[in-house]
Amino acid sequence: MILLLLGANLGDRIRALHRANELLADRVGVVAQRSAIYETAPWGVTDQPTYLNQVVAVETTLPPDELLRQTQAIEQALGRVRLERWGARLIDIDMLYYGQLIIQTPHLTIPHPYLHQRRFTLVPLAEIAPDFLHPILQKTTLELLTECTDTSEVKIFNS
Ligand code: PH2
Ligand code: MG
Ligand code: MG
Repeated sequence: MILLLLGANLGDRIRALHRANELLADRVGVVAQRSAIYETAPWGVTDQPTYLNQVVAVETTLPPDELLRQTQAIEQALGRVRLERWGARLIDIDMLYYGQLIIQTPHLTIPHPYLHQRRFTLVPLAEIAPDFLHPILQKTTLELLTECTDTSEVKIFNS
């Protein structure tokens, strides 16, 4: 199971998530599962607009480095410009898990190094992959969520 986190906190956030889903289907593979869209308090750099976040499961034959290239191309197609770390963005597509693979290179770290520290990731992830096992921490999403000390607000977004 390959799990991605989508995020947007600038511009038409809903449209950015919808377009990201369409482009993933075009360029990556079947989007097999989608969580609800959540409105989430900004984490890390807190002085920025509220995010919309969604977790999706994709089925793809692309290897991790090629998947990264495609997700970065989709970010660019949707107008992403890279500014500060953890700063505001039109669209962000992060790889959370690529099955049980563990990858640590300068360009790509899988599992995503902060996923277990972030309610905005764990809550939507728990919706579609509650029992998925973190290959390093050896805990399920539900276990990670129970142990997570992040208290930032995460609520279902009703557009
Ligand atoms: N992404 C970040 C930094 N902070 N906060 C929320 N709520 N959602 C995000 O997707 C997010 C963030 C860096 O990518
Ligand atoms: Mg991110
Ligand atoms: Mg990113």
